[in-house]
Amino acid sequence: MTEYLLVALALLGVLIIGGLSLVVPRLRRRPQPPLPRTEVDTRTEEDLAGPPVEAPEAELTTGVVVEAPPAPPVEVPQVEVPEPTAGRLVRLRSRLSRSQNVFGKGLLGLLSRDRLDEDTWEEIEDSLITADVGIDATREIVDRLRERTRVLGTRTGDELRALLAAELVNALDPSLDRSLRTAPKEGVPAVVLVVGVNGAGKTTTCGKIARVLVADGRSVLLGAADTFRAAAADQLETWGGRVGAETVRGPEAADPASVAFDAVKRGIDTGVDTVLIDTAGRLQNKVGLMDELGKVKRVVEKHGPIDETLLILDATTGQNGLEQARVFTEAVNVTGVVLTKLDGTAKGGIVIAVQRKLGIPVKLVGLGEGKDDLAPFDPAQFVDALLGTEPLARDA
Ligand SMILES: Nc1nc2c(ncn2[C@@H]2O[C@H](COP(=O)(O)OP(=O)(O)OP(=O)(O)O)[C@@H](O)[C@H]2O)c(=O)[nH]1
Ligand SMILES: [Mg+2]
Repeated sequence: MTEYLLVALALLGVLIIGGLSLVVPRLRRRPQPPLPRTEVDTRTEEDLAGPPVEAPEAELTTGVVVEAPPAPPVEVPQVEVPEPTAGRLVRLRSRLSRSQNVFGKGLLGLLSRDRLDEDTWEEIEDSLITADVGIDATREIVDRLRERTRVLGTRTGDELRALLAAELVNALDPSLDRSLRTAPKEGVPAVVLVVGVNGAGKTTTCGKIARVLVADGRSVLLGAADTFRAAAADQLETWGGRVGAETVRGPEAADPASVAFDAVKRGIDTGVDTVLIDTAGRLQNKVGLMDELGKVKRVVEKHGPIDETLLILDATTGQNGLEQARVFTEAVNVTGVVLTKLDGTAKGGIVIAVQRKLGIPVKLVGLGEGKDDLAPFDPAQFVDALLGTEPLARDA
């Protein structure tokens, strides 16, 4: 009996030991709950956080490739085809509406009075001076008009209108050469330097000229020598990008002369037709600005002479702008004036004053903020637009 009992006990012992051996390892494998932190806890943050989670490489790459949304289609920049320049001044003539009120309605109204007495001539003079024609030019125009109406005995509205138009065209000196020198010579690109006070419209005009040139089948490179503001180079690059023109720019606050030099070098290397260089125009330190422009000119001319230096003038600044303009003509050899914002002023007569005071032809006029709102300047067409007369009727 005791034997049976012993055997039974032995079996029971074996069973208990076997069972334990199965259960204990499982218990051991259970994750340990983190120990509460105590003041004597010596574990580091890393211990507490556990081992760093490392995503398996294969999974990461395949995950991205498989699950990422399809890549957006590569955008091919759309190169725009700008408007042709021929006839732009005629198309944009309505933009001169404010000036048209002074010249067309005002002056022509005065001239069509029954009696052209002293008072009327004085009013005519005042209108021209108000339109920023300038005192000297106004005197000359009015004196000649008075003389011709007296000699010719002109009285009809049409005749007086024709006489006034002829005098205004004459005051704009139609014999001046207004062509832009933008054609390459013997495979070397033409270099055009653009200068003017800040806000005059330099960058915009560079962009508009680039469009004109591209429309004429030329290749263009832009040089962002306005390193004063980073945004200036971005602005220029945007204009260039639209017509597929490369922009050379330097780091912010780089030496403008070295950027201009690099731009011309790049233009020579890539064989473009024209390099347009935009410059800074801040006026806080006039002497500094003029020194800087003088340096840009000298450094660029190591590659060869600059073909065209355009002074950008804001028509709405009137006679004040003329004083600033003179400073530029002393620093660089200005070969042409671009009068911008003529759409925003009643003082269209500033064109006459600018040419007279500076002795430099107005070559282009800006007539709006639109991409193609820049027109070659033509005295006869301009006067027709000012007076509200039909160019075709006059030419006929
Ligand atoms: N209405 C009108 N606005 C113009 C014309 N030309 C330029 N502008 C505007 O004038 C403002 C200044 O033009 P920008 O080209 O930036 O002038 P900027 O001379 O380069 O100025 P800075 O780089 O600051 O020296 C912009 O808002 C242009 O859109 C124009 O012919 N008519
Ligand atoms: Mg600018």
